[in-house]
Amino acid sequence: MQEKILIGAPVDSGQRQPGCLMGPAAYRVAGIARALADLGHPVSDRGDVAMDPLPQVTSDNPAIDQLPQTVAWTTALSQAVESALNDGGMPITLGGDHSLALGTVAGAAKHAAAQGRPLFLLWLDAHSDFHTPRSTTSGNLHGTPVAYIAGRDGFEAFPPFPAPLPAERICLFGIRSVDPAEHAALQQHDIAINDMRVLDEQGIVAPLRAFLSRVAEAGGMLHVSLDVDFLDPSIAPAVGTTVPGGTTFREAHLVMERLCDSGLVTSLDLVELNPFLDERGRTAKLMVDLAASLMGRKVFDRPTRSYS
Ligand code: Z70
Ligand code: MN
Ligand code: MN
Ligand code: MN
Repeated sequence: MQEKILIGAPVDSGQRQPGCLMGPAAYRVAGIARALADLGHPVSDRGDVAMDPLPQVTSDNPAIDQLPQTVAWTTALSQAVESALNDGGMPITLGGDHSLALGTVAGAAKHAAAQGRPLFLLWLDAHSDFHTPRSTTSGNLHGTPVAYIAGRDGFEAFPPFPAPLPAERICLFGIRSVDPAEHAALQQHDIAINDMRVLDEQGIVAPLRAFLSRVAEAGGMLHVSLDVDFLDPSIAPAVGTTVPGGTTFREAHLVMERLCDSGLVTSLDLVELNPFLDERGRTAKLMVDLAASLMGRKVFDRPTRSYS
C-alpha cells in the first residue's frame, strides 16, 4: 500500500490568533499515525517543516500581516509536499493555518505538471479564501490561497504559482462566509461553489459526485484541503473563526467516505486547528477520525456499485 507521509506545518502567520502552531503536535497526540497504521497503511512522519529564511518582500496593501513569514512557509512547504509526492507517497500536511495551502498546493501542482497530469482542488471550508494580497482588508493571508492557486494577480511577493488551476478544476464545498471582494471576483470565474445552500438543497453526494467524475475522467490528481471550520462549531470548537451552520458529523464523514471510495485523493491538508481553543482534544480527535474515514475506515464494506 502507498505510504502516507505526515508533514508537520506549524504555520501561524496567516492570521492573528495565536495557537495554530500547536496543531501538528495535537494531531500527533490525538493519534493520527496510529489511526492510519491501524488501517494497514505504511505511515512515516517527517516531523515539522522549518520555515525558509525570510525573503525581503513588501506589499502596497498596508493591512497585510506577516508577508515574509508566509512566503517563507510557502517555499518550504511546496518543497516538502513535492518531495513526498516524488517519493511515491501521499502527503498529509498537519497545520497550521490555511495559508499553508499556498505552499502545499504549489508543491502538488509542480509534481502534477512534471507527471503531465492535471491537478484538481477540493476546498472544504466555510470560507472561499479567494482574496488576493491586494483585495484583503483583514490582511490575514489565510484568506488568499484559492486565488493564488487559480492564478489571480497580486501575488508578486510569492513564487509564481506553477501551472495555475483553471476554474473548472476547483471545487469549493461548505462555503458560508464570503467577503464582498471575493464575491465579485468569484463571479468572474467559473469555479464550482457548493455553498451551504447547495448542500442543504441537494445533499452532499450529488455535488461531490459531479466533481469527482470530472477528476476521474481527466485522469487527474486531487488535492483536498480540509479547514476545521468546514465543520459546525458545535462539533469542532477549536478554530479561530467560528461560522455557524457548518457541516454535521455525518455529512463530513460521508464526504470522506465518498472520497475514499473514489480512490482519487493524492494529497491532503488538515488546517486551522487551534488546540488552545479545543475542549479536551475533541476537535483534534474528530479531524483524525475524518482523516481515517478518508483513508479507508468503514463501518461496513459495501460494493461501490450500490452507491455510486
Ligand atoms: C476573511 C478574511 C478566513 C479562514 C478565515 C476570512 C478568511 N474572508 N479563512 N478563516 N480559514 O479575513 O479574508
Ligand atoms: Mn498568528
Ligand atoms: Mn480556509
Ligand atoms: Mn475557513
